[in-house]
Amino acid sequence: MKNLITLDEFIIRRQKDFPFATGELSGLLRDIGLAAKIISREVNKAGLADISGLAGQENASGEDVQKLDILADNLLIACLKNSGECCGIASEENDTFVPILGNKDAKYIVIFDPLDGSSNIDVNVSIGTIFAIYRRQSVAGECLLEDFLQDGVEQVAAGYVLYGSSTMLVYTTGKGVNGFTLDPSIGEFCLSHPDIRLPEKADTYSVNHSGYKEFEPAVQKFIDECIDQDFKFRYVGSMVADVHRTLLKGGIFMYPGTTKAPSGKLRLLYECNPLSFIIEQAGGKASNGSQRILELGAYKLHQRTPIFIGSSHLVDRVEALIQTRVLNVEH
Ligand code: FBP
Repeated sequence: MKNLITLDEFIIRRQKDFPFATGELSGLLRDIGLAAKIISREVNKAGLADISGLAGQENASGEDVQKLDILADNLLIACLKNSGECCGIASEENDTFVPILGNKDAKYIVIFDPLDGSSNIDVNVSIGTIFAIYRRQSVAGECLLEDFLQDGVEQVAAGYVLYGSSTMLVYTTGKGVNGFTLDPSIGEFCLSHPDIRLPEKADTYSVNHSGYKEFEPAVQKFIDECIDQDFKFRYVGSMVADVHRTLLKGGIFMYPGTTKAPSGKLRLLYECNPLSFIIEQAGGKASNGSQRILELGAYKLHQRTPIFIGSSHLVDRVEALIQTRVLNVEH
């Protein structure tokens, strides 16, 4: 039998990588693992329980909220409250940040998308949870907005959970990327994908093609080049699933701006920053077309950004085309 290393065991072992570690971050990662197991159980039986369908409310991004979005949001908040290591959270389903008063002197804040890919929930297509952990900026006491509006480079850990044919948790603390598969029979995430690196080969592109006419010419040219080079086209419509495939198989995932929505659709703090940290740690790149995603200033909780993420040479190519356009316009 393969040498089983559980997530909890792995977290403890890796704590040694950080000489001044106090175990708080490890505790937080373990509690996110617990929430992921419970959400996985609920997602897997959603069709049988009255937890699928709309919740009859909109979130801060003006999107219809699914009942499972709320359930996952509440489960994550409950587990993070228990941990005692988190002084506040921000999530896609909460207009503003939520201080955890019982842990007001805790060192960390967590930002998350409780269930990414909502449009796929009811049709049983892969969905996910995305999370980012930061050290607070404020000294102690109740956390403040400034604790959440930090640049992506300040993330101390980030990851996602993919609820697909199996449930996987993939995370980084800035020392590489590791993937764990949930074995429901023992209720444990077990190390299945150690030290993930994007493969050199990259022949897949992923974008919502129905937006093609609205994309800027430089992006249209890049997509045309992918087609001319016989790249495979793949698009699940759940960012976690599309980025997970890109991480394991190489290629590029894009959610460009359009004439109607120049900032695109995806949210910087709880979608783009955490997944960009993962992809960069695995040897890839993430850009908004001209700037590194992780260096984009955060100025509001639910701000959006265009994103081009995946194999470095493909991200470099789309940046170069956009840059050429910029130069042509200037002259
Ligand atoms: P939420 O479901 O968390 O709101 O996420 C947005 C999202 O579903 C991404 O997962 C996905 O990449 C994108 O929107 C799909 O958008 P579209 O339907 O426009 O292609």
